[in-house]
Amino acid sequence: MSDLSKKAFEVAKEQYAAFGVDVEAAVKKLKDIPISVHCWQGDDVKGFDQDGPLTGGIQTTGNYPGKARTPEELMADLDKAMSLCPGKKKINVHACYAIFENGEFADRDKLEPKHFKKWVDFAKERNMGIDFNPTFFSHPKVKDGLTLSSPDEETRKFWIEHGKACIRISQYFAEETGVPCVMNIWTGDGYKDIPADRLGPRMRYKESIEAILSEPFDKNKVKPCVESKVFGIGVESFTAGSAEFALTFAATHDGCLPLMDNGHYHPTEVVSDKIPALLCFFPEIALHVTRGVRWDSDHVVLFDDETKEIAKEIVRNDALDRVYIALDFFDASINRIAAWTVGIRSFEKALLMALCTPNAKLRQLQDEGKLTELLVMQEEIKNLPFGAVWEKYCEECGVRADSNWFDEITKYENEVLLKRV
Ligand code: RNT
Ligand code: ZN
Repeated sequence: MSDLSKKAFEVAKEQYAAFGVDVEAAVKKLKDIPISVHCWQGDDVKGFDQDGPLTGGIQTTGNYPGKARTPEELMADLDKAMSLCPGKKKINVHACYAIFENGEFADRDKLEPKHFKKWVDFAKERNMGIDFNPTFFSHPKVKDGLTLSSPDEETRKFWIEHGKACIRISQYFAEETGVPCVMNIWTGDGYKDIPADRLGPRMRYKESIEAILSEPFDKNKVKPCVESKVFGIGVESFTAGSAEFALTFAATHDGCLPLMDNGHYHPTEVVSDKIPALLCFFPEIALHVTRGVRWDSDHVVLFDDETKEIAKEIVRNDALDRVYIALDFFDASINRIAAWTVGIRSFEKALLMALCTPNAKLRQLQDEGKLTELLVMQEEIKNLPFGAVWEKYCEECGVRADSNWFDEITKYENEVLLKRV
């Protein structure tokens, strides 16, 4: 840290202290909060087990050069991005990222822990846990856009077997890394146009998830979640896994968590407000932090108002150990490593800012009915010198605070990414 930065931090420390905020304690605390980094930003959600297009109501757009084509490339890119980001990380892997050795292949219903051994080695070497996702898309067994809710029994059975295999793999991840594995169930099951039956698909979806969860697992090691979505590309009129469906499923199935992706709601709904609502009832919840733009999710996470608000709700409700935070976005139109880096750093910033907010003082003003003072203070604290604290945090984590990190990416792009042809 330069002398100037050191001075700036000392001044910031005093200014925050005047509001009762201990920025050194905030910096220390953030170092232990894990954020789960999704592997799928690096290759446009392609995976290694099939060659078809991305399906399931999600889409990547753009053709920026340098996408990862092999496990080695993807891991190297992930490493590069993580090396530019402060804080503790987990990695988040989809089942389609199974790694097969020498011509071997296993279909999704037959996946085994050994197909993910390289991910375990990768995580262990970096002292990280692993989160997991069955992949219910980009596969020929997706019939008429449906998987777990399909009216076709054979189709449902295949995907149930896939889900069960993923529970076993999740347990393996938890046992190998010593960190619980959050296993998220999301399908793009739905209809483009108005369905004639909304109950049938949902009943089948419910029974299929129940069948998956009948696979034995240790609840302290595997944390199954159900992620809802209001619509998807090509499934605009109906999704089986709507918000009410997923939330009620989690509420009525012991050990199952609701997962909220903040790009999956009607545009004026905010997940920040839903977090404390769910914390009243669930011991633990899970999040996909993303950025919705107009009608869809999955833009790169920014340090914007709703991202800050989400972080605030986790921090000020003392829920850092009750909320599993994962990122979920994929942009193929910009440098993918920069996309990762911007997203991870943005959420780290949001958490740090939340930790540097005089939450107790603000709550007191609210409870005393001093709502004018509350509004005034909420606005005043926006001027506190947050940048100096962020710089200190980055420095303590051994990463660059300023936009110089992008130079590293330019170098990597020239030396590595552009050579991938
Ligand atoms: C899609 C969901 C889902 C996926 C990943 C790849 O809208 O958010 O979580 O993005 O599983
Ligand atoms: Zn998601």
